[in-house]
Amino acid sequence: MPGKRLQLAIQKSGRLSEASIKLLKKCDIRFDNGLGKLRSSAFNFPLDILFLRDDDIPQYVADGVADCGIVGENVYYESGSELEILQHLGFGKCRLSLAVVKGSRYESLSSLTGKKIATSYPQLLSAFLEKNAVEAEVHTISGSVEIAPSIGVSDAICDLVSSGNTLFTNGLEEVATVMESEAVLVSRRDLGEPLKSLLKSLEFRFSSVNEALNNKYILLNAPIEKIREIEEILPGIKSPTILPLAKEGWCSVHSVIGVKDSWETIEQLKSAGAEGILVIAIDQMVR
Ligand code: PRT
Ligand code: ZN
Repeated sequence: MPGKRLQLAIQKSGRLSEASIKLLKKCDIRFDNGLGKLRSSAFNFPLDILFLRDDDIPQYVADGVADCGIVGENVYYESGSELEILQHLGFGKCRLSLAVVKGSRYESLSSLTGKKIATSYPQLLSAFLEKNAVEAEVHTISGSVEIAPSIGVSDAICDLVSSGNTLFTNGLEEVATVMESEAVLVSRRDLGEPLKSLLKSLEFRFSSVNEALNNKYILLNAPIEKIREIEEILPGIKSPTILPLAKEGWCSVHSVIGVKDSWETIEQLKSAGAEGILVIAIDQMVR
């Protein structure tokens, strides 16, 4: 059906909002995300963006109000909605963890038997306790879970942790991980055309941008007799590009390196005789 637009739900205001908007902008999708907007239409891609509370996103996608969404895995799995996870997006990383009052007796998960655990994730916690055959009381609260033990509401908590500062400042100690989480792109399974193709294009853009973020473009000069050694350090996508330099006996090598260990790679290249090394950010990368 010509003119049909894909509806993407993202968090309106919170920890995933900025990174979701940044990802769309890096994909060259232009839209107005002015304050207070509930929906925005992209100018240069058949996409409408719906700004919602993160907890509502799985249900809205399941109900067909949106076709796809960006949400934390924690929220998606807690919702119990039957959607498809299309892509892990590499931001919003955290873990859902169990924590007890520092210094309290804890040896293993079975130490939680008969205890009261406060959480905003009752489904995920209950499933975890059941899987580990621990009988504990799950007490659902919607916010400020970390203060529950100090005000006598619970013995332990199950909440999201990233740096661990919140647990530390509330005198709590992390004892077990229930799940690791990051932002994911989810969609309904039954999308028809042309929405399916539009979603494929969006996915392609997301993965090209994420791939680019994980890699850098590298250029260097090297004496010809060192090229074999340098090639081994720089596998590139297929193989490095090697071009002769005007200076006799030298060439220029172009390739792609992973961000994760780029400094180690640069040091190895330098020791192998490389000079004039330039490392440049990549906007999009398609393998
Ligand atoms: O208003 P709305 O309902 O949309 O937002 P919200 O307040 O429910 O969610 P928000 O914006 O806090 O988080 C959105 C998503 O970000 C979560 O569902 C996770 O997928 C992801 N995320 C990543 C986190 C954290 N890191 C995180 N640290 N969500 C929450 N926290 C909180 C945590 O609950 C605890 O209070 O941060 C505190 C712990 O952080 P540290 O760094 O002190 O350990
Ligand atoms: Zn929420």
